[in-house]
Amino acid sequence: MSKPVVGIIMGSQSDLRVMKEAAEILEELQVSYELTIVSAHRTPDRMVDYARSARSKGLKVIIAGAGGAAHLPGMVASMTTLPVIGVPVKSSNSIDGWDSVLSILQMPGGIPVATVALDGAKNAGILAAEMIGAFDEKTAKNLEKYKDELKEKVLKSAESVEEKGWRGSKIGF
Ligand code: RP5
Repeated sequence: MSKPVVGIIMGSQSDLRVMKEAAEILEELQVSYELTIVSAHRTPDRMVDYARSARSKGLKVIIAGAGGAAHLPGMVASMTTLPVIGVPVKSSNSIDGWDSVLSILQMPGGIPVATVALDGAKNAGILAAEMIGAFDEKTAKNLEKYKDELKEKVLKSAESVEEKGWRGSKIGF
């Protein structure tokens, strides 16, 4: 794959079970990415280095996932002019996920983090691709195809439910 344009980072290896969904959809949409672990609390210097060098090494968007006292996305956003998409992770140290959501969502004025749903790494990947696709025709085309396929799936399941009734149709979307 070509030089990464999306950087996926997460606070811990335990976030990977969720964050891999961002990587999977970026692969499907043929958007180049890099993925690593950067902890705001356990490796603060690494976080500063990552955020400060992200633009100069060619990244266009950062996806940052963390759970509990989830400071990584906001801190990274404070040190770069790249857009940062935050993924609140329902981690083992999280109280129901609300702490993760609110720590990422409720940023002070001036430092936005585009926050997706709890464990919403797939949507973070799609949103990153859409940002890339705003300037890149090939990515926009891949997104168009992806959305057409989603539409087809819904129409097929609607047809199946209408034809066979809810008992007979396969539930799977
Ligand atoms: C956060 O604490 C990480 O992003 C992770 O979601 C959570 C738990 O980390 P581990 O204790 O599993 O390493 O900083």
